[in-house]
Amino acid sequence: MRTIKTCIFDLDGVICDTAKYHFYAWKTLADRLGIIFTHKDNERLKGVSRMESLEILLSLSDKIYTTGEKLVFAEEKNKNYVDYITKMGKDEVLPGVTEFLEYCREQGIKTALGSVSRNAETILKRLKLEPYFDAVIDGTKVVNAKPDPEVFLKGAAETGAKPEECVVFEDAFTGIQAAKAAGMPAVGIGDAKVLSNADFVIRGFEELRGEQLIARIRQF
Ligand code: B16
Ligand code: MG
Repeated sequence: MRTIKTCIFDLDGVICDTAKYHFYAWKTLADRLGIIFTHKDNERLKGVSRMESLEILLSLSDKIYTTGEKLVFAEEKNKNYVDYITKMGKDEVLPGVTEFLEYCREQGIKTALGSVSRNAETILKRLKLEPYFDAVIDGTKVVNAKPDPEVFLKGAAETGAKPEECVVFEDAFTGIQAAKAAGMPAVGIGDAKVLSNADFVIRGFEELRGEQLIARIRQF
């Protein structure tokens, strides 16, 4: 039976649906640059850092841009994204998330945020979820984006758990790769076909009660 000391949560796509705001903000930039950018293209940006996301977007164009221009584009996209997230409210926490965080608290299971977003603190504040986390590891604290395990290993260290005593909740294939590289089991949130590398996949936290979810994780 597995011991679970810490639950580590990705932010975008697990706690809230900020992927849509990332899409709107990237799409505005893409339109201005004359690049065709679809929802399918946006899937490739999930869990990827801001500059890596920009590189993926620009690879859809034949034009070559300087480093200076790229920094301006990233800044422009982020300003647009921040306009969306500063309007977010508690109602945007995905179903079942707050209940599961409360369940972890009751059971003495530590909780950590493991996101590569540099806007994670702003989002947690808007969602009023800051008090639910023992540790917040975000893009301002890590050098390497997922699939590197750094963000999750820091979450384990800050909550005093060994990697094998943690479980990661992730909505991105690259995020699950990061969890595996950290030596942690991973629960996929979303589509089982896309998240084929997860230990098991649920559609969302409303699907199971806290004790059912933890009991299932303890078995693998
Ligand atoms: P920012 P996560 C990731 O967050 C997003 O999935 C990804 O799409 C985004 O590019 C990245 O954060 C950086 O975000 O531009 O706000 O620093 O999934 O690790 O919570
Ligand atoms: Mg995510």
